[in-house]
Amino acid sequence: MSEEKKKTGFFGRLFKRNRFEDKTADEIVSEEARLTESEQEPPGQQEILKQIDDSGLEDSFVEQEDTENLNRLKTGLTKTRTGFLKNLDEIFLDKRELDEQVLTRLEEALVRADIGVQTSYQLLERVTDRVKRREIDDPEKVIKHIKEMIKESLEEVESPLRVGYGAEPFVMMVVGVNGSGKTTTIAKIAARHKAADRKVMLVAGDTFRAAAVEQLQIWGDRIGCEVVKGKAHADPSSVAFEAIERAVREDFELVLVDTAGRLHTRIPLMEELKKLRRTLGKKISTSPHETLLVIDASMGQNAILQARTFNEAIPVTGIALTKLDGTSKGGVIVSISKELKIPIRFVGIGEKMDDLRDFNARQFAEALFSIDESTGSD
Ligand SMILES: Nc1nc2c(ncn2[C@@H]2O[C@H](COP(=O)(O)OP(=O)(O)OP(=O)(O)O)[C@@H](O)[C@H]2O)c(=O)[nH]1
Ligand SMILES: [Mg+2]
Repeated sequence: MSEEKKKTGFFGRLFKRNRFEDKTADEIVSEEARLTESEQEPPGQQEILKQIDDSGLEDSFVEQEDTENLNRLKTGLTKTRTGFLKNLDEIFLDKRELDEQVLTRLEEALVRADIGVQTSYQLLERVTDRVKRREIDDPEKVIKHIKEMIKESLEEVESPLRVGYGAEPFVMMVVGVNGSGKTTTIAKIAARHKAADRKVMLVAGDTFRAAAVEQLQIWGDRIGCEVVKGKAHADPSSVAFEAIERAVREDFELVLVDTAGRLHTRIPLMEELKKLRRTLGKKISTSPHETLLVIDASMGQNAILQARTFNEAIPVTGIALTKLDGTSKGGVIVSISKELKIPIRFVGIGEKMDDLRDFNARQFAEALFSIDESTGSD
């Protein structure tokens, strides 16, 4: 295919113009913040308490069998999985031949699963190549091949977070646009380490909203870990500095720093985060040991733009992709793996404590392509 055709072919027409393409990085993030803001009221105390009650905090983190893990993931990915497999089914219905039309529709199905235009194109190019070389001659093999390629791509970013417990506390800074799931992800990580008897501190770095501090405090109380907070509207960096000093002094093993997803001041969010990151390194030069970006999977392709924006400002060392259970756009994880190459540490498939799972590429690909045995299809 010629370069020109690549740019203006079927998908060029379908996606005439990326609605984010002329925007600056800060605009992408603040636009997303506005969108999320209008959709979602900050949770009140009652709501947070209910979230905690529903979270399964008490009985979480029982080691699960591999098959149970897979089943949970399968359920979590239902929306993405059903949409994706239904599209594939429709393409191959009554089709024995792998002609041009089938391949075009296949590319369309991949894009619709939010795998991304560029990534879908790359995957399809490899399938087409193998069809031409007659290495693949029936639909079943096409699907198997796509699954294999997706698995390989996901494996490249599979790198579970290893929290090193050493002489100094392990510091994790958690960033992301508002509503992406930062605070609840922090709570889930904290509960996991607390269950392993570690000394965990939460730092309320979103000093701009009283509700944000309160939310973290409630989680901290329930999990049983220390919450460090400053006065209302205090400089987040000064709160973080004092927290790290205390963490060193009092032998904390893990420090999780919550941050704002949107600012109510004139300072751009990215500048505030850069400053916070520098401050975390003042007492412990290697800190933060992890900068975890939390992304809401339902953002689809905009998740990629968000990730780039954050990564340009503060090097992101890991990603937690949340809310996969509520969206059909879970295919975005493939785009993330291909385009960003940042380790995916966790995937979120629900609001319960153990719904934050270490990312496992093989299981993810398996779950994405699994068919319900009960019905024979989805
Ligand atoms: N279904 C589902 N909901 C989730 C998941 N992760 C987080 N949530 C929910 O998403 C909502 C927002 O989560 P928060 O943790 O408050 O998000 P945040 O990024 O801290 O938001 P701000 O503090 O406003 O910036 C909460 O109701 C969470 O329970 C997930 O994996 N699945
Ligand atoms: Mg929060």
